[in-house]
Amino acid sequence: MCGIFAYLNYLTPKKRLEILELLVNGLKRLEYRGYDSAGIAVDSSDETAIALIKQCGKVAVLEEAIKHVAEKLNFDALLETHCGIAHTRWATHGVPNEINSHPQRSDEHNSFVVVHNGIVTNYKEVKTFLEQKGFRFESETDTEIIAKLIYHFYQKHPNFSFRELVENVVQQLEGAFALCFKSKYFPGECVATRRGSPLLVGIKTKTRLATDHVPILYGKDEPPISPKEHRPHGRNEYPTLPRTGSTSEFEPLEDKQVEYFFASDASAIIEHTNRVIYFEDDDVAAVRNGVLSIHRVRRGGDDPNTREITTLKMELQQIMKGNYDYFMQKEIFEQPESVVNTMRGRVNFETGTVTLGGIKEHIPEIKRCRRLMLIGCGTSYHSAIATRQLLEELTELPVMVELASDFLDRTTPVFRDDVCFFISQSGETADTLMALRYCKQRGALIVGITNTVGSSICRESHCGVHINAGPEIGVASTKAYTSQFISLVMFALVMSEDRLSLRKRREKIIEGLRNLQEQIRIVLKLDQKVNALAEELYNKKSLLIMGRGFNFATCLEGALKVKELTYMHSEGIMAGELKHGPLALIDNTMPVMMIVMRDPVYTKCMNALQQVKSRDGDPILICEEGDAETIAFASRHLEIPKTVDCLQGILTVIPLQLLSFHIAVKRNCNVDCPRNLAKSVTVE
Ligand code: UD2
Ligand code: GLU
Ligand code: MG
Repeated sequence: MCGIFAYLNYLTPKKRLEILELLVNGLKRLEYRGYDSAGIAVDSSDETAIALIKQCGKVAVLEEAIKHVAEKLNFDALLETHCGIAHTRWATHGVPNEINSHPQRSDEHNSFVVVHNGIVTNYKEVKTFLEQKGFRFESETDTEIIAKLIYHFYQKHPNFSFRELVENVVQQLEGAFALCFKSKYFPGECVATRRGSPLLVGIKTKTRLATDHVPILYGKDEPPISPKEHRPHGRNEYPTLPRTGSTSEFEPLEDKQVEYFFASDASAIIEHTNRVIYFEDDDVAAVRNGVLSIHRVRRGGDDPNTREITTLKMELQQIMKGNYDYFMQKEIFEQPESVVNTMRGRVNFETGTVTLGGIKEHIPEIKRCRRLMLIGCGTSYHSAIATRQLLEELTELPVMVELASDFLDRTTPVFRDDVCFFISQSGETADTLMALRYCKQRGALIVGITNTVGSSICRESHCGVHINAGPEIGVASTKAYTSQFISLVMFALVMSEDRLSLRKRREKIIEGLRNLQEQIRIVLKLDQKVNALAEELYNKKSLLIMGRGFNFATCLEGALKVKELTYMHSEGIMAGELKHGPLALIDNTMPVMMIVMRDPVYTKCMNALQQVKSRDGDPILICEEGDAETIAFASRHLEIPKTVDCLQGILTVIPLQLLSFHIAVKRNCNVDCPRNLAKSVTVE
């Protein structure tokens, strides 16, 4: 989920030190993506091996570590052709530490090394297979199986090219990945591929390339240079191989000097070259003898013959944020992918089953508990409110939802047969952590719901679920909320697995989860419409957001987003409470939004709507797609696709995330770093 950077110089002599600096620099450019450890692989000076340098923590720490191997590595050696790979890791499998950092390796001689972004979901099966073949694993990562599997194939097919080996490996992988490989058996070569995670290559030549396209080779097609002549005899010995003369041949340039930069995004490349190719899923890109070719195992009906080299015109700042101006905006738009990552390897849509590896063993104990307690702060607290009703329904247990600070103030009674959930994006939230320790002391089972592997909450909990939303950089949480929401829904599903009476309900929810990605995409298309509403609202003093039932949490979370981003007053109001006070606020000047979905509380929501209207209120509605009858009651509305009632809150919160974002921009607020707030609140 984080950063890959690889650099290959062909017939372009560089000092080893220069190469290391270039790699470290590439990683620095990717730092904004968020990560917890970093590592690098280059050829070592003894000519037969690969040197690995890995560190937990910042790239600067890695840079220091590199300085310390100066003697061993012979920094001044001139390398005419060389491939180096580098990585920043956001741990999903195994805590952030040196061994788990990438590059991961095939064996203690570093025969094959690989960097990986993403999650391999079937790694356990592959690992078992490889263990039977005698491989011994050293890390806790899913990635290590990739390095070992390619070595296994190499031993089985010593005549395969590097690219063929990688093709064989990726056919065995399930999940999401971008990968870059390096091998001591294929010096000066690099193979890269992706499925689901981003990857591109920058190409730098002295003179302009002869072509704007790189041919795509399908099936057993061979690259322009005969693969039979691969494997140079000695190191640094790169015989000029005969050309095949095929018309699809890619000419790097006249004198053949070329440099390639593989990276997760263009921010790491733009300072070197603006000529890039964005890889598509299942492209396998190989550089051999300085020639880049792209392979695909199968050819589909309208697959193209070539991949275009595009010219980047963007500024660095712009590239880092992709097509977005702010990280928060990027993260809102990442939600179609992040929700899938949360479910990856956990929800099996074919069999309709859900497995949460992190709490599986504790389920019998949890089922015997007296009550569930969900504890968090801010947005994490809202994710608990959002899922409470479903948890009550599917577990039939009492569910308490608590703000960590208040819970401690009250010295709430907690017992050995309680199960306490602690929800925190960073896993470091001080109030939540204190509440965790309080409950642990009293003998309750402690379950963490965190986005950060190796965080304090993760370590101090008995078990838990990593939400795998990927790093969140904007201070105001968006994608972490929807992923926390889904994690708790998955937990409810696991708890009700053997309940026959709930089968239909569970099937509906799983079907809903399957469609979420597509439906989030549809909601995100409301962006311009939401922007227009922001134009109307941005200079107002206050915004009330009303709803009830499954959508009440959306009101609270929406109001929190508005507050923290725009410094405007906003309140999430339980529509059932209107008569008990908030109705007094309503007149024709008070901005109001109301969520009215066709769920069990529809009639009650309509009553609230009537009450607001009869006080001259003119609410903006968030309602169901095509619900003309409801829409008729309002002058402005946003239509949201319908899903199962208990998942609807995931879709209704997104327009409010967008709204708070657009209002913040219009009010000239610092979107990614609101005043007085910090990403991870590690003080009480
Ligand atoms: C886990 C493992 C993975 C692999 C996979 C097999 C990690 C980070 N993930 O992914 O290595 O074994 O299962 O299918 O190593 N945990 C806490 N507190 C928290 C969150 C998690 O204690 O707040 C524990 C959890 O009980 C488990 C481990 O951390 O022991 C990993 O949790 P996960 O949610 O990543 O589990 P899973 O199955 O998705
Ligand atoms: N799943 C891999 C790991 O935990 C890769 C994580 C990443 O994308 O940085 O090591
Ligand atoms: Mg733990």
